[in-house]
Amino acid sequence: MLIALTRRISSRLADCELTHLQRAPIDLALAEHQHRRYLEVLARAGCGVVELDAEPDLPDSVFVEDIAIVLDEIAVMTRPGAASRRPESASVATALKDYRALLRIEGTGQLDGGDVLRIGRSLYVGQSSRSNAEGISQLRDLVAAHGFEVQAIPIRECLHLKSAVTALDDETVLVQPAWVDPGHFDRFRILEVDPDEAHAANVLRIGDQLVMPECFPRTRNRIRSAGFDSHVVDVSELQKAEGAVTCCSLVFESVPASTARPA
Ligand code: CIR
Repeated sequence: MLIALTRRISSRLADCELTHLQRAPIDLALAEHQHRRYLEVLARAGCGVVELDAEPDLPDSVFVEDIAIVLDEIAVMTRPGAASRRPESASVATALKDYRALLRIEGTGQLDGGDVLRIGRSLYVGQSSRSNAEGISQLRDLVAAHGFEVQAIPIRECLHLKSAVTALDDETVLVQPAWVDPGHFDRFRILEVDPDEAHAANVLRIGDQLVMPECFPRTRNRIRSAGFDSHVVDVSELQKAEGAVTCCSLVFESVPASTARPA
C-alpha cells in the first residue's frame, strides 16, 4: 500500500520563505480548501493519506517533501537549506520511523527534498540555493550501500531541481529547459513544458498516475499527446508560497521499519 505523508497548512503560511517570487497575498481559507482537494486526489490515486498536525509557528511546514527522502529501505532526513525550516524535521522523523530506518544529513550539509529526483536507482540532485555540495556528498555516501547513485545537476533561476524537471515514468522526463540543461537527461525521452507555462514541470508521480496543477492546460495537453493522463488540482495559493504538487507529500510504499532495515 502507498502512504502519502502530508501536513495541514500553517496559519502563518503567508510568512513563508520566498526565493524567486514576489510576495503576494495568500487567501488562507482558499489554500486550506485547495489542500483538502489535493489530499482527495492523492486518495483517488491510491494513497492512504496520513496527515500530520499543523505546526502553526512553521510557515512552510505544509511542504513536507523537503524534509525527507524516502527510499525503499531507508529514509534520509534532510537538513533544509532555509534555517527557518529545520524545526519541521522532528515531527516528520517521528512519523517516518514507523516505516523506515532513518539516516540524516548533518553538520554543514544542506539538502532540500525538492532537489532530489529519483528515477530507478538514480538520484538526481539539484545544486540549488538550498542544497550544497556537502549535503549532496553526504547523501551520496548514505545511499551508496542501498544501491543508489547520486548525480549532481546544476539548475538556474528556480528554487529546486523538481521545479525544473520531474519524471513521468522511468523512461520519460518533463523539463523546463530555461532552468535545467535537458542534456543531463538525454538517456530519457524528454518532453518540454509549454513555453507559456514556466512552472509546469513539477508533476507528482504516484505509481503510474500523475498529478499536476490545473493552471497548466497546455503542458497537460502536451503530455497527454505523449500518452500520459493526469489528475489536476488547483494549487494557486500554495504556488504563491513557491510550492506546487510534489512538495506537499512524501509518497512511499508502506513497509514496516522492522523489515526495511539498512544494509
Ligand atoms: C520554501 O521556500 O522553502 C517554501 N516557501 C516552498 C517550498 C516548496 N518545496 C518544494 O517545492 N519542494
